[in-house]
Amino acid sequence: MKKLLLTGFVPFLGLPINPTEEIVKTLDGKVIGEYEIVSRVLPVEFAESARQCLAHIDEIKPDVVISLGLAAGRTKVTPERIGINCRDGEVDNKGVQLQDSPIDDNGPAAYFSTLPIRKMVDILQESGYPAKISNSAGTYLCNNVMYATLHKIEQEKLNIRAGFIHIPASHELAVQKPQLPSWSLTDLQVSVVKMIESLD
Ligand code: PCA
Repeated sequence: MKKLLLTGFVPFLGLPINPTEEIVKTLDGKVIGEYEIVSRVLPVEFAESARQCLAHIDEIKPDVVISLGLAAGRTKVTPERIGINCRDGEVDNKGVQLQDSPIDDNGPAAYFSTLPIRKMVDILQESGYPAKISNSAGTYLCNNVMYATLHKIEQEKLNIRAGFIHIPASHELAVQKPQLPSWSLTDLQVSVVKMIESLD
């Protein structure tokens, strides 16, 4: 059986919950298509998130890595096209704030996702779930994990497909932050399952 490392994040920036944490915990140990799901929850910390994700790859030796992050304010499920070599923006959960900071001083400017992002978007839309390819994962922890994962795979010539998918807020989050567009947790989870099913 092939293995799929599925990562989510803990809550951040004062938000009370992160639906990605709940989704990855629910799917942990399940078999979807040809893949056994192995889930891990990452901290929202510049010093730790990528380091832990790379350690999980070494431990689990997955065939595919899908990392999920919350993009509060987005209305659609958005597989990311690209991770860039930059950290910038809001403070992390440890109070660290970075500006214009490369993830790897010697790394390339960017990596493209190696997930079938067009197929994923098409399958979701055909099933009635709003989805769109995103051309920016931002410069916060999600981009950091995406870039670091693809950089490791490239440097170590690993036979692993990997990428990042941002999802909208859940209704449970919107109850507490009413300005946020939101989906039911069930729909978010089903959309993640459908994207996993789209893998060969
Ligand atoms: N979303 C943030 C970090 C953690 C998360 O779920 C991001 O988009 O960078």
